[in-house]
Amino acid sequence: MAQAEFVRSGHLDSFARDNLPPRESWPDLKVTDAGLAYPERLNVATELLDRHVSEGHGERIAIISDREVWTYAELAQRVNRIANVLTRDLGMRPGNRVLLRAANTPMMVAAYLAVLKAGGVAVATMPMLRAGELAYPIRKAKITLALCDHRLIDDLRTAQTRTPELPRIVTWGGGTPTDLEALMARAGYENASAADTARDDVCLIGFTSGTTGEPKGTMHFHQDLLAICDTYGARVLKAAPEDRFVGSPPLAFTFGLGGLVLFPMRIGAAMVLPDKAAPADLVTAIERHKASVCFTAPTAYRAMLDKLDGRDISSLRICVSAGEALPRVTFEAWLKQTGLPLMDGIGATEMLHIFISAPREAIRPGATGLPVPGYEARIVDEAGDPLPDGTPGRLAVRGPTGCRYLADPRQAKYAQGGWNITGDTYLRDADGYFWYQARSDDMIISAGYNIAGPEVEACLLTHPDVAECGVVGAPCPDRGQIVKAYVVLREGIRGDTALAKALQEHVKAGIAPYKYPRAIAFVPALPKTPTGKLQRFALRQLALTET
Ligand code: 3UK
Repeated sequence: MAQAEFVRSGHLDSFARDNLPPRESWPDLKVTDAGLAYPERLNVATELLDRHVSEGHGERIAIISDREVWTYAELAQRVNRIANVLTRDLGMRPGNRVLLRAANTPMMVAAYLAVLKAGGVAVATMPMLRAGELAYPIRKAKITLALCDHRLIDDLRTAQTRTPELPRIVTWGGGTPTDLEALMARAGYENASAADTARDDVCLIGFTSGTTGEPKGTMHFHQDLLAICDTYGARVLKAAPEDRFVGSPPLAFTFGLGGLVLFPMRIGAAMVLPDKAAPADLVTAIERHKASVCFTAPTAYRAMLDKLDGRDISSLRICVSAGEALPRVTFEAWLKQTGLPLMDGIGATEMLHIFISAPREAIRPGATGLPVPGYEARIVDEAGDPLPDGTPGRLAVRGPTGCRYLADPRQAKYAQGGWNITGDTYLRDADGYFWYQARSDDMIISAGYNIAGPEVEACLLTHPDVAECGVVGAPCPDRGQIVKAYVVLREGIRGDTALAKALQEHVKAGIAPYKYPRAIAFVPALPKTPTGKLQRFALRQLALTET
């Protein structure tokens, strides 16, 4: 489809634009169709941060951590100082990629916004990543500069020795004379004007945590960061300036960036950034800081349920679940114990954020929801033709954001005929709701039956002894594959053949008997990606070696 030409870039380093896929392999971008209009010159940091200060709201709280509270004005001050360090001391030019490495801390947010304000391209990395995993984005995105929390420097230094570009690293928090804070303190650094970027200049590259193959770098524009706020944020989430956002996903994962930074800042609300964000810590943070909007994964909500006894989380009013399918039993249990419906939503790094979800008043338990207003979604067959309602098929979506991989032939797989093909099998019901089945590659085919692992998992989770589980196909000479379940039991429960048998009977009684797991293995933990997703691929490998 014909796209408007690029707006004149504000980048001096043209790497990002030069390495976008050719226009004809982009998905359609429906910005005006989504009811959005952004000026040609646009810097997202001005919109998210400086606008609040210039409109007289500088005293509003922006960030609450376990030790500090920063207002919008205080955050803007730090962002200006870091932006000056970037451009004046470190020679950063608009368009340069800057690696960011830290947990979800106030300084991480300030550094991120400073890169955007200075016209750089932020490449945030998960704190969990080790040297070997850091080297790839450094090379692929040609990164020459890094800002890093001093506590996470070791792996980055090791990565530095392995990459020819040898990025310059500046740390913060270490209290040394060369620390970022020391540079920030220079006289005359309080003010910084935003780089004159175009709305379609790339401002972030988000690397997917690929379970197979190399990570893919997804490129997003300044306007994309606003587009997710003005569609999902404004039309589905509908939070208020008084809200306090909390959650677990790292800011290097776009789920976390949107949920913890972009959505609150778009409306002048506050983000709560606790030191730790495991399920028990989240409960503590909600109670202590009166958080009202929570972004985390379904497994975390399930784990939080065990930690709620005697706790006051009455400040909570909106709970978003994404990253993995939300099992119905988790939805029901959370509703029963807290009175709040979990808002499921499917998002993807390629799409930046959530594109199917339902507003609170229209939630259907078990369904992911409706296309976010501004996005279109449909179910298509292998040829890309739409399938009738009720038929499972490939999920296709398009809207104001979409997939543009950094120099990657896999672009042709994700973007087909103008649509983004997410790799998920879904069905749409007669009312237009979308129901998740499985990752398309994860469908188990056993004796000619198509079985969706997540459906078997959802059923196993309704058994009181099951804490977590993962269901995959294991090779079988007679049936092609059999359904195999890896089960983590609740504390104090012992896995034996009697319990395995009981779980099998439980599944046969809950869903069509042919879907029951013929093999069950009890394991202490399940393999997860850095973004907290079950690694079905690793379980399949395990199943290969075990049979
Ligand atoms: C799966 C879901 C069922 C699905 C993400 C919110 O997860 C995010 O991005 P990723 O690139 O993974 C994308 C894939 O994850 N998935 C996500 N949410 C759901 N499956 N129900 C859900 N609610 O396979 C999708 O294709 O890691 C989520 C916001 C931003 C994100 N990047």
